[in-house]
Amino acid sequence: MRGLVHLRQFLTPCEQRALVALAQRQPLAEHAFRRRYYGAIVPPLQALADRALAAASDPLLPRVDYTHYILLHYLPIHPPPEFYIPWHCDNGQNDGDADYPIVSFSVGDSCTLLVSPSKPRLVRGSPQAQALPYESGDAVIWGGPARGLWHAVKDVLPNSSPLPLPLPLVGRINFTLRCTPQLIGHEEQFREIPNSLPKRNRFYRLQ
Ligand SMILES: O=C(O)CCC(=O)C(=O)O
Repeated sequence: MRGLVHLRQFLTPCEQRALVALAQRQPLAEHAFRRRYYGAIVPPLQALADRALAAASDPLLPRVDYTHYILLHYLPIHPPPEFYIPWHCDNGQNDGDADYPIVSFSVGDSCTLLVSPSKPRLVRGSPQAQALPYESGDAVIWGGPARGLWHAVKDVLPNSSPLPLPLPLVGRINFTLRCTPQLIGHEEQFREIPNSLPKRNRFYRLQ
């Protein structure tokens, strides 16, 4: 898919540990098996994004001055939910402006990131989508024509992390970087997922 890049084993173990330490310092909002934080960008994340975009080396994915990041913590549960994040695209107010690329870093347990250029259709019960095995240290970038990528997180595999994540972060953490200059100073408002999302920004079940 044009504008979608998966960089495997992009982060060194030392960088992964630094992301865990950053996550440990944030007050994550509780949301069942998925916890969330929305905050102003910090220089180490911008530096990692600069490196990832340079490594992607794709004119569709230019360097961006990010303003914010979303941190998600997934706790694998048993029995596993159908999705750890249901199908959606990043088109909400805090999801980033224009078609600037979203840069995503994952640390901890492996998962499957399902992606589709448009809202996937179910064929014999399965979504027509590409499955990316998303592992600790990987980066995924989507921008330009893939900026409206539909995606969902499935199958966070318990105890698959190559490095032990400390309590309460056991499981998987994911950082996505966003460019939303108009929200600088309004981070508190976006700390939690609103109970009702506008139609264009809902999580979807496929039919
Ligand atoms: O955890 C992930 O890899 C995906 C996160 C996500 O879908 C999002 O932040 O919009």
